[in-house]
Amino acid sequence: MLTNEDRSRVGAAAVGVAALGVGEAIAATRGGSLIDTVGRALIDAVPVPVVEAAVAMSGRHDKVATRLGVAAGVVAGAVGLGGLPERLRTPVAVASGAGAAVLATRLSARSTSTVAGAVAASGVLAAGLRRRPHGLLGALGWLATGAGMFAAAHTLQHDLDRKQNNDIRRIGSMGALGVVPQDGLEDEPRLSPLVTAAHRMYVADVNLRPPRIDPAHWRLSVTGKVAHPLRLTLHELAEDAVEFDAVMVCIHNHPGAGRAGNGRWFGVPLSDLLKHAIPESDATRLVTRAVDGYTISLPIEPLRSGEWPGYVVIGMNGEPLTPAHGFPARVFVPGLYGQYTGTKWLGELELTDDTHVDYWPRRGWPAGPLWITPQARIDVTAPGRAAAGTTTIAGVAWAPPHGVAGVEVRIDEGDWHPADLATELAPAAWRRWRTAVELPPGDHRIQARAISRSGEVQEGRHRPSFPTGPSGYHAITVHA
Ligand SMILES: Nc1nc2c(c(=O)[nH]1)N[C@H]1C(S)=C(S)[C@@H](COP(=O)(O)O)O[C@H]1N2
Ligand SMILES: [Mo]
Repeated sequence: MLTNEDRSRVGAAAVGVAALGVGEAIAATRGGSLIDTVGRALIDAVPVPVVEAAVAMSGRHDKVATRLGVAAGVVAGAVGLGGLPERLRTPVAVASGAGAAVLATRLSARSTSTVAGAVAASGVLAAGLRRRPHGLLGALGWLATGAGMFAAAHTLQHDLDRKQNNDIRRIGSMGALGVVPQDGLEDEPRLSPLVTAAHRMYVADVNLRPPRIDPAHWRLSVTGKVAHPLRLTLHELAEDAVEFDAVMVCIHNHPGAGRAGNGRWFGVPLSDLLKHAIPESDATRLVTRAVDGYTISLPIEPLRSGEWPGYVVIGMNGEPLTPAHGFPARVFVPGLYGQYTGTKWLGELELTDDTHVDYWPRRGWPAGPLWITPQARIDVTAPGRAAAGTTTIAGVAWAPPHGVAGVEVRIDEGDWHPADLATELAPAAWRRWRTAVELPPGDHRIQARAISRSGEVQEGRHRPSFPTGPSGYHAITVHA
C-alpha cells in the first residue's frame, strides 16, 4: 500500500515531468532546449575527474546519459520541492526557474525561447506543487501532460532539423569524391573502411545538440590583430578550398576504441587566410571561436609558415559538413587531438596574444596543443572464438602527421612480428594493415602496436587520457 507521503511524492514527480515537458516544448518553438541548456551547464561545472569517469562509462551515449541525468535531477528536485513547507514551494520553484533562465541567456544560442521555457516550467512547478497530496489519478494527468509536451518538443526540433538538412543539401558538393579511394585491402570486409562515412564518424563535443546555422546568413570573420579583417561566405571559402586526407582522433580514444575516424576533407589552408588578413606583429594566438562562444586557440607562427598545415574545413567526403561534425565550418590541424585542433561550428578566427585562455585549459587540461601519438587498432578478428591454425589479424593504425612506418603484432607477449601495410592514402590519414598468425589451440591474447615514420614507437604502458593523452596497446583475447 502506498502511504499518503508516497502518493504525494509520486504526484510531485509527475508535476516535475509536466513542468519539464512544458518548458521543453516552449523552448523548442525556436530550437532551444531547457534540458540541453542545463546539461551544458552541468558539463561545464562538474570537475574534470567526473567528466572523465562519465565519458569512460557512457562512451558513445554520453549525450543521452547527460539528458537523462538532467531529467532525473529535475524530477528529484520536484519531489524535494513537494516536501518543503507550503510557503517555501513557490519561491523555490520561481528561483530555480530564474536560475535556468540565467543559464539560458549565457549558454543557449536560442536564448529567448529557452528563457520563456524556463519561466513556464517554474510556473507549472509552482502551480502544481501549491497543494499536496495529489491522488494517483491526478499524477497520471500530470504525466500525460508531460508526455504530450515532450512529443510536441520532439516534433518541433525534428522539423527544424529537417529544414537545416534541406538547406545543407541545397549547397551541393564540397570537393570531388569522384573515385572512391582504395588501398588494396578492399577484400577484407570486416576491416574499418579506408574513409569513414560522416554518419559513422564519432561525435565528441560539449553541446548536447549541434547549433543550427543558416548558411545563407553565416559568415566567417577573421578579426583582431590583423591589418585586413575578412568576412567570408561559405561560397567564397569553397572557391579556395583543397582536399586532404587525415584522421581525426579524440584524446579520449583509449587503444581499441572508436573515437577516431578517417576523412577526405575539403578546406582552405589557414596559411592562405592569414596571408590575406595580414597579422599584426604582436599577434601570437589564433582563437578559433564557435558560434556559441566555445574556443580552441593555436599558435599563429607554425600555421602561418605552413609548418603545421591547418585548414578551415567546409566539407567531408565530398559533401558539406553534417551538423554533428561542425556545419558549416571547422578548423582542423591534422596531427593534433580533437580538443586542440580547432572548433566545430566556427564563427570567428580572432588573432590575439597569449593572454587568451581556452575552454579545456580553464578546466584543468594542459594549454597544449597536444599531438596524437601512434596507435594501432585490431578490427579483425573479433574478440572471442577464432579457428585454430591460420587466423587473419587486421586493423587500422595512425601516426599523424608523419605517417605510419610499421605495425607489429604479437601473441601472448611473444616476439613482435611486422604486419603488411596497405597503400598509404596520406601521411596524416589512417593506414590499414593485415597479417596472418598461427594460433595453437587454447586462449590467446593478441596485441598490436604502431610505429611512426618519425621513429616513435607506440607506448605499451597504460596511461589514461587525462592529462596528456592515452597510451597502451590494444589487446584482444581469442579462443582457438
Ligand atoms: N565547438 C566545438 N568544437 C569542438 C568540440 C566542442 O566541444 N565544441 N570538441 C572537440 C573535440 S574534443 C573533438 S574530439 C572533435 C570531435 O570532432 P567530431 O565530433 O567531428 O568527431 O571536435 C572538437 N571541436
Ligand atoms: Mo575529444
